[in-house]
Amino acid sequence: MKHSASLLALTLAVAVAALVATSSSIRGQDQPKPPPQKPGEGKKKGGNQQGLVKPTLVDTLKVNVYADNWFALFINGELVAVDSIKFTPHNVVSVDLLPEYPMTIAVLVKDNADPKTGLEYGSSIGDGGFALKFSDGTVSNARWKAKSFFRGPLNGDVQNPQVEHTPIPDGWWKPDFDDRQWANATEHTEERVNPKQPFYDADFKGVKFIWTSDLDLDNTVIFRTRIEKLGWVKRWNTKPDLDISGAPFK
Ligand SMILES: [Ca+2]
Ligand SMILES: [Ca+2]
Repeated sequence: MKHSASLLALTLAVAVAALVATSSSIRGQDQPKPPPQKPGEGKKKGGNQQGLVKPTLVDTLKVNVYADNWFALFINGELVAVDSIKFTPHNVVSVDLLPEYPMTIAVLVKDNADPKTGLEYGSSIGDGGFALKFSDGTVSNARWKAKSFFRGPLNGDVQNPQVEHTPIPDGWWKPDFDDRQWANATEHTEERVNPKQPFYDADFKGVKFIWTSDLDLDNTVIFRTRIEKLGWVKRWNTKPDLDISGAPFK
């Protein structure tokens, strides 16, 4: 019994080996393995049109943003990132961005301040602070423009807090918005802004903390800058067909 069981096992092993050899030789000779498919390719007609060059993650930049306390970031007129945490803690937001140059960066930043008093936690004057870095080395600094649209409490008066709101101009996020009359941003020291651990965990090497000249009383600030990259050529020749400009209403 023992002998015939071994013989059966051996026969089976030889048969399986022969089958495997046959199937791999069929695959190898008659049906060459197709090249690995990239995600999204080959799903339907038109997915692989001749001459189309699509951007990939290799073309993207990583953006790190530190905002005390909240921001909405627009690149070339489009909203690309919003701080997901309104105030505490001093968080960092990191997103991927597909850059195109010349690039207009426009950011709305808000310190944690009550619109009616300019105060936080009832009776305190909070301070702001903003820093941004792209993985290609682009950083926030005093070359950026800055303008405040909400100031208070005026004169730092916490007993009788008064505030001043300036209407935010339409289209401030657009590339063609005229910011020539705006003052340059003021650079503030790291000690003064006093960022927390998330700032040190991310790459912010070379950044300057910016705000207006008044880190305490200016509470809603818009920054704008334009990045030229001479000689930059777009590697891809496709553009998005979808329209997100009407979100969230359509
Ligand atoms: Ca403040
Ligand atoms: Ca603050």
